[in-house]
Amino acid sequence: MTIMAAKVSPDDIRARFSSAMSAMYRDEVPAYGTLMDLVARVNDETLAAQPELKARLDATDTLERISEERHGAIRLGTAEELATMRRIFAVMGMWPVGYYDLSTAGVPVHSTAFRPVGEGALKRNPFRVFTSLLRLDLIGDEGLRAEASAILARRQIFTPGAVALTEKAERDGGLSHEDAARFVSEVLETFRWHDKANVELSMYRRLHDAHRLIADVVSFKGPHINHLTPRTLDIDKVQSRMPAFGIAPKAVVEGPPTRKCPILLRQTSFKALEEPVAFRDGDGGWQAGTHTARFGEIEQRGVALTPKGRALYDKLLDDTRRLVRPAADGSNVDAYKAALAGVFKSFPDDWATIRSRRLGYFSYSLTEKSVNGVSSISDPEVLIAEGYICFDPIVYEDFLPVSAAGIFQSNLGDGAQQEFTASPNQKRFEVELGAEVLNEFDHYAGIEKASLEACLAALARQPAAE
Ligand code: OOG
Ligand code: NI
Repeated sequence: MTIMAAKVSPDDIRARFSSAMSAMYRDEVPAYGTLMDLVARVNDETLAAQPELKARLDATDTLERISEERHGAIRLGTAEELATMRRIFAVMGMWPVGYYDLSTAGVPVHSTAFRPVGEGALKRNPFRVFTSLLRLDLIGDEGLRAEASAILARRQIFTPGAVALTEKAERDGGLSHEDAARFVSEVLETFRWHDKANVELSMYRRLHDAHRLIADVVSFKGPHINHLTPRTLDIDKVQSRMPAFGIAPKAVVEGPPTRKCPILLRQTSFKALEEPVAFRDGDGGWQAGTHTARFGEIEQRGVALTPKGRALYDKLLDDTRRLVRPAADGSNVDAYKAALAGVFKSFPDDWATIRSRRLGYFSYSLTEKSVNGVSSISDPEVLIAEGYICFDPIVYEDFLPVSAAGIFQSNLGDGAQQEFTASPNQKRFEVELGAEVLNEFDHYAGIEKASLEACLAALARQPAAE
């Protein structure tokens, strides 16, 4: 066999990238390192207290990587930046999944999540990047809009090396070990914090007054990673222990309440820090100021919901918020939690009902009982009821717009609530991205269907039982 220049798998490049990003961010934001320590400690405690959970995770997950980052987020300024970012993420096996319109929630962006797709890739390294594109079209002040576009048009957020290596990977169908290492360090530069702004303080203030998020995107040389998010096995515990570790949590945990059968995604963060930034002073010098953008977050995931389950979730969340709107200062946390728990009582909390009412997606597998085959292949429901086929929840790997908006809001400063007219524009986003986003519901439905068909096919091949 001839030895070709071996290519590194995209999954390995992503794993290296996420670990390099983690090291950089811990170094840049020490409070994030503290959060990571707290998460690791609570995960250890949870595993020690629940041996059956430990055994299950050991069988299905990589236990030693349980406390590692699951996602991060960036905010881009132009369509060109988004299109190039897509090509860079593709080299790492990350594909755009889902479209999120955040204008409805008062944030002038629309977004997708670049993530690994498929069980093997997710298991190897689940890191994803929630990627938002600024929508200057939602800003009323035309003059400011034009100035912001001109500033964005002048910046180059990618190093020449990152672009060249992306082109090389596209041409050659991957990267060698040496190139992959260079690629990771070149791409990391795009995510780095810059404590010197691109603009004068007066311009920063005008952008900031239009919307804090616009200032965050337009004022800087690049789209600094604004948070990373490890996985926790007990989000309520981490939330309650943050203050003792010297970090201030946002007021409430976003998403569904604490449940026996977790659904979708729960997340919370510590509030963004006010950091020193030097602004241009117009005379070639610098002027001191600050900017608040970077934070740390944690997440806990549950079953992916079908459109029907999601509609129920959305309705119940809506009903809750009509009862109690969580205040940013945390003054009504208990009332909000009680309302959330009460309203969500109408969402079934056992797997069998969640499945039989088609609220969630499940993956099917054969049980021990099926090794001798079945006497006749009948309705899958009968095979399940008779114990030949079992089902496990499929984990939700995506995001939630209302939760994302809550995370944005609490990190843009609590007075930043602003109204925009809802104007989802997935078509335009996809044109700017240069690709279509994968529909997450179709994706989960496909996994479910394939798993059931594989069971039925395997049973059909087996000799019939007596
Ligand atoms: C992204 C917020 C969304 C999440 O976990 O829902 C997000 C941002 O603040 O840029 O990361
Ligand atoms: Ni996040």
